[in-house]
Amino acid sequence: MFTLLSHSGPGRTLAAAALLAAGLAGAIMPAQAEVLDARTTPASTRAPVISVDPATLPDFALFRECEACPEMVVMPGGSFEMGSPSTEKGRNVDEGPQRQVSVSRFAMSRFETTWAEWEACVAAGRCTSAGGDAGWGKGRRPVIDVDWNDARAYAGYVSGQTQGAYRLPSEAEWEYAARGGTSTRWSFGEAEGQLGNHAWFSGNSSSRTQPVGGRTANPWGLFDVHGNVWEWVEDCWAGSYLGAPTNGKAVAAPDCESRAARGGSWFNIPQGLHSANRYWYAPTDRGIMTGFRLSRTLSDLVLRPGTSEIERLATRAPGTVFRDGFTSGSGEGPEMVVLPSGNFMMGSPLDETGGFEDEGPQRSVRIGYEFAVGRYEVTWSQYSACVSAGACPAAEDDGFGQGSRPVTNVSWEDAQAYVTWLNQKTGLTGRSDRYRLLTEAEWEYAARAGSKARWSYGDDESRLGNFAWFGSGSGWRTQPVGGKTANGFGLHDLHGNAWEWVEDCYEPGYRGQPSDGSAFRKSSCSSRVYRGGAWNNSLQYLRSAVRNWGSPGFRNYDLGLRLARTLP
Ligand SMILES: [Ca+2]
Ligand SMILES: [Ca+2]
Repeated sequence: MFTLLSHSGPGRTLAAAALLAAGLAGAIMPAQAEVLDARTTPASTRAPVISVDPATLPDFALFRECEACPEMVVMPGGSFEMGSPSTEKGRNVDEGPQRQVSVSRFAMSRFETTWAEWEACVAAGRCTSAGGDAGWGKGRRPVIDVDWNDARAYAGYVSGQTQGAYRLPSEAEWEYAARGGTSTRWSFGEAEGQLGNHAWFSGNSSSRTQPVGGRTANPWGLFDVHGNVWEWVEDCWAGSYLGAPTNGKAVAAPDCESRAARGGSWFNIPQGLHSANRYWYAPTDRGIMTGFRLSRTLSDLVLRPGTSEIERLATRAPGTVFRDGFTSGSGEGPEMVVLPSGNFMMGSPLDETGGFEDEGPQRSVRIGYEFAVGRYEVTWSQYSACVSAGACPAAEDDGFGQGSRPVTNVSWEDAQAYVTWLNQKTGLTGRSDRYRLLTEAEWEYAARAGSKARWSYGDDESRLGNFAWFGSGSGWRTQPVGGKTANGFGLHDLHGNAWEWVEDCYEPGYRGQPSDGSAFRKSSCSSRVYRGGAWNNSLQYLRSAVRNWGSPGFRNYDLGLRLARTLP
């Protein structure tokens, strides 16, 4: 369940929160939104201006977030072979080595950015280029005579209009979207004779740009990916894919001297328009063959604390997944999921099967704020970076293996050391919205995800193995995080795998403890709480209400941690 809301009005936030409360976010379309499928909608039909969360739209949905905003098409997440095989006709050497690339779900402009769209940005004072139209006319022709910096300025303008994360596509996103699931020379196949039906190129363009959308769309509803104008992408140019990212991200390089452009133009012969073809210009180059289109991030915000415009756009919308970048520019924190505020009954009722006395008295707790929770337990890879930096004590893995398994054999004090280090790396030290451990109330709220049953999904013991590593099903060891089904909040492994330290001091009952989500503290605390059960437990110990405790220095082979982060 991924949700990326804009901040444009409380009504939108409330609508999505209500959906989430009903367990429907991400599963249905709000009734008031008209949804067009880009693959079947003629170019002459304008997408509706939507008033709902774009992240809840289905794949290939067509949306527009303001009157002057570009029409966007939701691209499914997936993977593809980027580049061309050495056998492809007309191939250039810079189209290889061909490799598998994964691309997260995102949205792509249906058309190249038009003059009309560009001029709205100029009128708003956000775009300053005095680029000319070569006497061909403006309106729905693609904007030309814009350099790479101009294109990015336009993306910033649209982001500001919508509070959405608009940007240039990465080169991988561009080719993935342009191919639209095909691996042929063009997105319509191999037949060069058909190119004129799908693209403006030297053979049919009358030696100029043509209004966007005048030819047939590609399989995913995008127009003019082949031809009309070259399209700037985010990447720094490299003449080979050796070492290029395989996660759909752009190639970044300091002091980048050339930026990539894709798709060919009105000027090019057919070979220049094939899906894998690439070109490059200096970022300050302008020309009558070059324009751009935009991407929009839907679910994967990367926050750069205190530094970037994107942080301002960060959202409190429940379901949003984000990662904080390290201030060094290299590395990022664990994936975090925004949880909604809400009330819940903490603890177990007296008649719960397998319940323990310290899980009561059951009481109503109000979490009156949104906050972010680690999507997974903190892993060995993540913790080891802290160890390498000399900021965390080394831990033993008991021969279970490390990598994406949850770190174990860390004490409550070690967990605090990790939190301190992560706050330093992300620039959050001393801020009220820094990382921390969950409070015990937050942990149970996160684990239940709205459920009153013994486990987050219900009371059926036979289904627990779908959601949790425990007992013999675990192979008697920790397992890589995220291998089991997430709970209703999109969080994994709260039940089982490793126990998770929380902030609170342990008392054998909830009498006199806070009911506002804050931690129970004592001036001198000899036992801290940990929650959720582990790989070596029977199912009784994986219940949402179960509590366990140990001294702050206690380490064990089934005990790790999960993070929380207060929101700005
Ligand atoms: Ca194009
Ligand atoms: Ca766990």
